[in-house]
Amino acid sequence: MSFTFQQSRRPATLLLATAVTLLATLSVTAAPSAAATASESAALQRAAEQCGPGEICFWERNDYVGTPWRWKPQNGYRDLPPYLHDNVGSFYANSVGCFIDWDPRLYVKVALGDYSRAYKYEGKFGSRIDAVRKYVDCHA
Ligand SMILES: [Ca+2]
Repeated sequence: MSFTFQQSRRPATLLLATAVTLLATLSVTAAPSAAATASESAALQRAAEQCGPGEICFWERNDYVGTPWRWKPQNGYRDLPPYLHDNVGSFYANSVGCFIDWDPRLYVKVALGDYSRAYKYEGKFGSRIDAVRKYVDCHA
């Protein structure tokens, strides 16, 4: 009787131990992405605090660090200042707009709320951008 009891207990104990191990593994795996999300939301909050209503803001550095260069649709066409040519580390858009690379020519439409905290990373458009203009003029 006692033997039968032990036999039926053992699998349950093993199952519990397996479940605890699995949970521990899951929480360790989840930790880095939770930290990345907190870091990203802190960076986005920094961008939102620096970029006014109706503006698109450009930073030379990633993660919206430093003082942004600002553009509004009423500014019309603008060449980016020399330090930002092919060199936008991050941007945040409180307006629609159009990013332009002149050579080879490419127009990129920007929607309200678009952003990138690492806009040059892996050949993204921050490594090509030369100018900005109105969304409605986003064509050759
Ligand atoms: Ca370019």
